[in-house]
Amino acid sequence: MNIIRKRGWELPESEATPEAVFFNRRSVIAGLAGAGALLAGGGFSRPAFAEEDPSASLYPASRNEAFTLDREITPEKVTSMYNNFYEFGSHKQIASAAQALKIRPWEVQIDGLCDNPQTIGIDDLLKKVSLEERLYRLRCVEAWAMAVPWTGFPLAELVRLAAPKAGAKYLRMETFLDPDTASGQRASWYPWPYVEGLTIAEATNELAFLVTGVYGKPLAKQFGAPLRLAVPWKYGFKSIKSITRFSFTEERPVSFWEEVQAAEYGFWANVNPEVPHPRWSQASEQLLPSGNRVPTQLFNGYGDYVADLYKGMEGEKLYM
Ligand SMILES: Nc1nc2c(c(=O)[nH]1)N[C@H]1C(S)=C(S)[C@@H](COP(=O)(O)O)O[C@H]1N2
Ligand SMILES: [Mo]
Repeated sequence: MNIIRKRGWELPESEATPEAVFFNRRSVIAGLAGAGALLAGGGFSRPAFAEEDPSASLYPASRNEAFTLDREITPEKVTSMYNNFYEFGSHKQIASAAQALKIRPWEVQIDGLCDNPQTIGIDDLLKKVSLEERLYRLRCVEAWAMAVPWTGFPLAELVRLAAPKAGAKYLRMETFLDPDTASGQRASWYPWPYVEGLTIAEATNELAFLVTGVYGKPLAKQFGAPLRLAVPWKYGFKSIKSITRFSFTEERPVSFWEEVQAAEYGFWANVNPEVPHPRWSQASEQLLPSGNRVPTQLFNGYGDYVADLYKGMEGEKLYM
């Protein structure tokens, strides 16, 4: 048995049980069965949820074939029951707890250095964009990986709607704050709400994707409904969930994990097999749910899209 250590400030993210235990097939399956039982016991069922979602008619969206994979899509029953969403607990079986999240009404605030600051409801935002499906790899800094069929729209579209001013250098993103709903937010040693940030060049890169759905349906809550980011060339923690606020800033935002442990989780967090995490190697990753090990790829295999963003920045800690 593994012992989950409670001192989250000491071992952020990887406080997760040891990899060896996660990827023992039997324990992954046992964990999934456990999550399934919780879901059934909690009276939650996916079809009921899908019917309730006012955006359900927008799915499935057509697939953008430009984004292909070198691996199988990870089954929904795996990705929907193995999540990092610390707002609902510092372990992977948060799917049941996350059903407490209220995703309507859901207002998104856009502010800071832009010409069109606004507060917009998620369904009004959805009317201004067109959705597409993209198959993306997802690589967690903890060295496990999945492949997920996200539905959403380019983050560049939201940036365009906001019309950033010339002085805007970064896009800061923030998750909801509601400790009554999200018991993890009562853990006062974490700097809630969850915050992430990108440069404007990163945010407007073609790959940066705002996700509203997955597996051809509206996003289930544990994935970060109703609006989360997917930046697949970076470690998973950059892909902030359940976003309520976008701010254009001149100063570089300090992200959640950077604030918790700057020596281990930096701003850039680009995937690189050659730069180990201070406590483990990043040379390979384990695919869920098989646990098969495959080599990690620079920029998680997306160098053709993003390598140019980092030209001339060799002095920066780009890979942590
Ligand atoms: N708000 C918020 N966003 C978050 C996290 C979180 O704890 N809270 N975890 C991150 C991490 S570490 C990963 S690996 C991915 C996991 O996404 P998934 O559960 O959809 O696979 O979400 C990221 N986004
Ligand atoms: Mo992660």
